[in-house]
Order: sequence, then structure tokens, then C-alpha cells
Amino acid sequence: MTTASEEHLTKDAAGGLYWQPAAETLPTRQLGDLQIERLRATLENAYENVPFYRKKLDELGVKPGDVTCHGDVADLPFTTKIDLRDHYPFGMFASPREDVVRVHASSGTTGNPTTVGYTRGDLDVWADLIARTLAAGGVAPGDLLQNAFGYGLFTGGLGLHLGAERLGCTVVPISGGNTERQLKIMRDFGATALSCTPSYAMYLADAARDRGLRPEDLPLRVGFHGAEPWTNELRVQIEAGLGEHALDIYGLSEMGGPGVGYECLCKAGMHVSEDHYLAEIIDPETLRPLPYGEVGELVFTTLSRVAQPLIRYRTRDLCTLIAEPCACGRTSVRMSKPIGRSDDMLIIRGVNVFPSQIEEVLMSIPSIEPHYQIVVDRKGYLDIIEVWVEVGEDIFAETMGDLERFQRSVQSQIYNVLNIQCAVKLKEPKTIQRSEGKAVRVVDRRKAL
Ligand code: DLL
Repeated sequence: MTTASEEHLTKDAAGGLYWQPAAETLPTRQLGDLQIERLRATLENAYENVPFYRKKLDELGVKPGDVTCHGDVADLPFTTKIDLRDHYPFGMFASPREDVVRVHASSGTTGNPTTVGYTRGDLDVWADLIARTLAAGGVAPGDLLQNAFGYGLFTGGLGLHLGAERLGCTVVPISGGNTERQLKIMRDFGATALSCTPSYAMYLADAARDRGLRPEDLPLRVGFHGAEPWTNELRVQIEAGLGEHALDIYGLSEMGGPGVGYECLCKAGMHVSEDHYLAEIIDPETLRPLPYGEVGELVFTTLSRVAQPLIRYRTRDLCTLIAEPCACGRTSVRMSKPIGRSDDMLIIRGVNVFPSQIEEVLMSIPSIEPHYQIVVDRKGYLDIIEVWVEVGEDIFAETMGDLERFQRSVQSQIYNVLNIQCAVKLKEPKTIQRSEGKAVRVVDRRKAL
């Protein structure tokens, strides 16, 4: 007897599997038509149910029915993270809150995080997109996925979990951290697949080596790594250290999380799930669309999300779109690895951090002077962040114990907002370098991973 999931799974040309073969290999022309049909439905939903979009579209004099081809997309308004924050928590929902069965939020945001809601149908689509991602790496029922992405409001843990269950493999919801236990469970349970950030994968690889474990002692065959930038050089090291194929996966909370882009075993860029997301590259200065192959900012429009449709969402990620066909047989465009951002967002151990969030905390503490510097570095493969702050003379007159207490209190106030540990260094007045132009608030000493 075949199970429902085995009926889905057919071999691709790269050694992986299709989860939804028809959708994943849809001829370009049909894919384009499907996108326009879904785009119109999305615009209608947004126009009818989200006052923000009704106003924006009315201002531009665009009606959902006016969009008939891809060229019309450039007439549609953009959406930014600020728009989402301004409508916190549920003002961008197109569905009544009662129909929203899940809410996630972006990592590490201060004040108002950006929230994302899913109807039951949205979760269903998400599950299939992650199942596609896992299948592309050859994962099938019978495999065991150790899911070391963080569970909680972050979309990584629960997203991968949902897709693994949809696919029908065994999922171990171990979440992040506790390296000793990760390595034990990996061997005891026989994990054939791993999901976590690339930096954590490398950390696990080093920890395994330090304990005398060779890659062949680990049962892994494939890993799904993303949520932060990484290079092909790191891929080679992770693969050698863990004995797995290390595949890149991309997504962002605003688009519903991972599942937006994923690599097949050709490892030649991430296939964009184009039947559910319309991808564009724009020039971040002029906001004009750029042709495939040019580096620019990635912009997405959701094509099937019901609870929270987003039109031309500016991801701030800089990359290129690759239109040439992939050897695996999938027909979608691929996105290159993001090479940077068009804003100042830092990604520290997978958590998104805006320097302004740290500034807000610091500036709320009276004894701290308005001079600070955020120093980001890497210890092994893990990011570390230090916040150097200038404090008034009076602070240094305190006892050692008082100073330490003050320092710990600043650390914990930053932790409360960002959810990441950082080391606070108290500096004497006028010791942080002043700049004649823009203040250099962030010193990022990390080399590309
Ligand atoms: O990082 C969703 C995710 C979870 C993706 C698990 C992959 C795996 P956010 O926390 O909202 O969502 O962060 C989104 O992270 O705009 C990129 O700047 C960055 N990012 C995500 N994946 C990659 C990747 C999740 N593969 C932001 N390569 C995005 C480079 C990535 N950067």
C-alpha cells in the first residue's frame, strides 16, 4: 500500500524528489498565467479587506482588475516593514482574527514586532512549501529530521516542523542549543536530516570533531540551513564536518517564513516558490524594476496568502534572480544567495537586530552618554556582539560591585528587547572614537561565513 505522501514523491533530475511535481515543473508560460490569476485574487482580497491597501491603491488610481500582465506590477504600491509596524498587531490582516489560526512574529524587534497571521489554508500551503524544500534534498518518509531551528514566534522551528509532518518523515523538535544533547540525539535516534542556521551547523561540526566524532560516525545525509547569510566556502566546511549535503533555504517572517526559496541538490541558487510568491528585483534607490541577472533588492508579492496578503514587500535583501533552467527540472527562477542588505539590519545568530533598537535601550538609561558602538565579531562560527557605551565620570567613582551590577543591568535590558545575549563594556568619557561625518555605530568584524 502506498501512503498519500509517497504518491506525491517522484524523483527529480538531481537526486532529490518533487513533492508537488506538477507545480514544481509547471511550464514558464502557465506559471506566468497562474501568477497573474492569483495576483488579481490577492489584490481583490487586499483591496476589499485591508484599509491600508484600499487607500494606497485608490491613491494610485489602480483597481485590482486593472492588472492583466506582469508589466502592470510596477504600478502597484510597495509595502515596507514600517507599514507593518504601523498596523501592529493585526491591522494588515485581511481575515477576521477568528479565522487566523496561527500568529508568528519577526525576530528581535523592539516595541512593535511585525506580526504574520495564517488561516488554516495558509498553514496548509506553508506545509507543502516546506515539504517541497525537504523533498528537494531527498528527504522522504522514513527519514528522521532533527529540527534545531528555534521554536516559538520565530518561523524556523514550527515551519520546518509543519512541513516535515506534511511530508511524513519523523521530526524531532529539539529546537536550538544544548550541543551535547544535539550530538547524542543525532546518533541515538539516527538523524538523517538536520535543520538549523548554518553557523549552528558549523558549531555542531566543530563540537563533533572535538569529541572525536568523524563525519562517518554521524548518520546525517542532508542539512537545511538558512535564516542568515552564508557562503559556499562555509557550505564546503559544513559538508566535510557533518558528512551531509548542506542546502540553503530562505524566507522571512513577513512572507510567512521559510519555504519562499530553497536549493535542490544542484546547489545552484534557491528555487523561488513562484506559484505562491511573485519575485521582483528593484533598484533600491530609484525603486525601478531591474532585469534578471542584475543585483538589486528582492521584492515579493504573496500570491496565495489569505490572512495577510502583502503587495510588493521590500525585503531589503540584495541578490540576483537567475532565469536559466536548472538541471534538476524545476522551472522556477532561482535567487542567488543574498549578498547584503539595503538597510542596516544585522543578523546575529539568526536574530534580526537593528542598531536603533540598541540605541533606544541605551538612551533610556540616564547615566549613559549618547556615544556608543556596537561591535560584532565571530568566535569560531558563532556571532558575538559587544556594546561599548560611554558613561559619566560619576559611574567610575562607584565600587567595583556597583559597576558590575550596572553593567549587568544594561545587558539584561538589551536582552529583554532583543532576546540575544551581548556583552556590555563600560567606557570612560570621550574614549569612543568620534566621527566627523556619520557616526560609526556598528563595527562588523565578521568576514562572510
Ligand atoms: O529567518 C525565516 C527563516 C527561517 C528562513 C528558517 C530560513 C530558515 P526572519 O527572522 O524574518 O525570518 O528573517 C528574515 O533573514 O530578510 C534575510 O535577510 C535573512 N535570511 C533568511 N534566510 C536567509 C538565507 C527567517 N538563506 C531575514 N541566506 C531575511 C541569507 C537569509 N539570509
